[in-house]
Amino acid sequence: MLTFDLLLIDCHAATMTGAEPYGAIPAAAIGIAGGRIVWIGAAADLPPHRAAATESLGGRWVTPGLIDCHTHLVFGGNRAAEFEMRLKGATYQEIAAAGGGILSSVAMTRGASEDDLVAATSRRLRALKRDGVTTVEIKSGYGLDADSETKMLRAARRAGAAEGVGVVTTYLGLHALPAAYKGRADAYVDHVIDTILPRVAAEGLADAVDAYVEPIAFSVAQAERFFAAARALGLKTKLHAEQFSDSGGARLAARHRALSADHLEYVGEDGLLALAEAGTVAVLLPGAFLALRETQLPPIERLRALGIPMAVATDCNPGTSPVTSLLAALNLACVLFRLTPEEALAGATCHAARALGLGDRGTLAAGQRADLAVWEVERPAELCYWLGAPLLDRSYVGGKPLIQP
Ligand code: DI6
Ligand code: FE
Repeated sequence: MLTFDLLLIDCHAATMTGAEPYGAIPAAAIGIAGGRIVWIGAAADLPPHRAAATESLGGRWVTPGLIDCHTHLVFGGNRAAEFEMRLKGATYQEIAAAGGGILSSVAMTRGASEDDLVAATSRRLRALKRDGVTTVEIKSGYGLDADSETKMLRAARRAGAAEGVGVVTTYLGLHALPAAYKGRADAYVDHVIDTILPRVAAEGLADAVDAYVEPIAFSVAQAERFFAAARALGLKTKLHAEQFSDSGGARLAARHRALSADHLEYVGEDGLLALAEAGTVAVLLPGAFLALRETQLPPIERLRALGIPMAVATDCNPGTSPVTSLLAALNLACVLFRLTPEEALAGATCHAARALGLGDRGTLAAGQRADLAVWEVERPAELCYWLGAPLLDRSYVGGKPLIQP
């Protein structure tokens, strides 16, 4: 006899695992105990059981709780003034070279208290929660000194705890060169490796590290040194790679068996082959593509042909992707990148979990954490079809209600 804390009935499940499209189980039931899914299948096959509580989901669809696997949710202020400059013709790279861009967010983030950052991040987390998000990756990278980077990472964890969502933190150590190190990038990399990274690791504030490899940011050689130091401390790696140019980032990510390589608009064939061989997830960020009016598409056909898992994320950040809706990112991934709705949904569930190294979520299966989103849709493709519709009915984290109907 199975015992459930909660039994969900009268629903259809998009499990995102198995051979059927979306891993669909029509007329499903889901039994939850101890915060995990302990039984899922066709309701007609439900074995003898006792349930402390039963909820009818009114024929709605259930998916895994969505996972936003690439965000910069913690930042002070915003960059609407640069948005206006770009609309008048200035490029992102020109603004960055003139000392704006990331460095203007650094100034505003350094000037914000930890409590201010928690409040601003919580507000953005609430927006993501309304899209069925139950786990979010949050990067630092707008502090660029030990106190400010650790402040950001603590704020990320506190906001996640306050909002009841799973938060995975990433120390984005090589994001931009602080003004005080102008012309001395290698000295900054030394400072990151010798001082900031050991402190982040000692305080247990990060699950992974990230770097921004581009001509306007850091080189492959600099990121290579940072990754080696981070891995020696037991941290996983992720990389902003080939967003504006084919700089060798994908091959670097593959050499370090990185969890993910993100952006990839300009990745070349050698980079693609390296990612495939390493099993690194390609994280697609169509919000940044849209906001920058980029025209070079990531090589979706090649990613597909090589079987490289594709995740989709908001990249929510104040400069290049002011996007606080993961469902909007799924729509953009379909409309701009021509992902199928099933690929896009996999990109915010099973492949997003893999991009974070999380084996306990991202699918609906016995043994998985009971992170679920319940949707007011007739078919799963609607999750990608609408743009801005309030589709979420309710959600659960670890079997407990997160958003209530
Ligand atoms: N992620 C980043 O970190 C950079 N671009 C991106 O997609 C820069 C973000 C920023 O301009 O603040
Ligand atoms: Fe980013």
